[in-house]
Amino acid sequence: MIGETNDITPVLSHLVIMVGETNDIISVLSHLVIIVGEANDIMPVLSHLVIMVGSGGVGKSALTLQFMYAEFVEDYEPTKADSYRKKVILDGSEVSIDILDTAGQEDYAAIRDNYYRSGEGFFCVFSICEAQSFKETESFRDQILRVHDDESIPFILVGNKADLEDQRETSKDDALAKAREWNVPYLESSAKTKMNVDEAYFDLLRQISKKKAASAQVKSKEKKKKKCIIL
Ligand SMILES: Nc1nc2c(ncn2[C@@H]2O[C@H](COP(=O)(O)OP(=O)(O)OP(=O)(O)O)[C@@H](O)[C@H]2O)c(=O)[nH]1
Ligand SMILES: [Mg+2]
Repeated sequence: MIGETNDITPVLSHLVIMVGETNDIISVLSHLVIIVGEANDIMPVLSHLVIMVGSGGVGKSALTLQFMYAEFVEDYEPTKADSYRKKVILDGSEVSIDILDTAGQEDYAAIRDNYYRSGEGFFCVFSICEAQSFKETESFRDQILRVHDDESIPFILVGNKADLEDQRETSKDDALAKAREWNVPYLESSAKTKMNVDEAYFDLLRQISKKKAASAQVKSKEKKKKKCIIL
């Protein structure tokens, strides 16, 4: 009966009776998980926070807007910081993606570190038509690792503006070599044609999701260990 109702009130009142009847807090808690899982209204949606990083003008905002709204913005308006939220289906489950689109221009660099702290995954963009922007990916990665001190932090290297092949300044091999050195995936994208835009975001979401699952497992093992010590 509880599983069929979307109304939280009777679920909670039933729980109070459970505590009185069994005195077994573990069984009550496991019951609560099942009940919450069945009541669609209160099922929490996992949220992953992605930060866009890279030099000014490489296409961070254009990629974000293409992913969010499936449109390409031709005009260049330097970003200070913009945030977006979208619900997507990731491998059969609904997750929410929060995207923080940061400023590539130096004028705003001072506020960058603060944003990095909250990031769960980093979408690092350079333009394949601007060698300098590829070089600068090094300092973005350094900054991120300084803040997070974790080389396995979810991260993707993206060579954008792949539609401008005739203006290419960074070879695919050089970019791949860098990605291998960092042990991260590399994709070439075009915010203009939408090539590899969704693929890049989904790759990063998968990395974040895996990382969270792994750390949840570690935490639950630690909890079990602690329980054994108490016993
Ligand atoms: N041809 C082409 N142009 C692109 C692509 N991505 C972005 N642009 C253009 O490049 C310019 C800069 O793009 P933005 O997305 O604003 O760059 P940004 O990285 O957000 O720049 P900042 O906000 O200053 O850090 C704009 O005029 C875009 O239209 C792409 O894949 N192909
Ligand atoms: Mg921008």
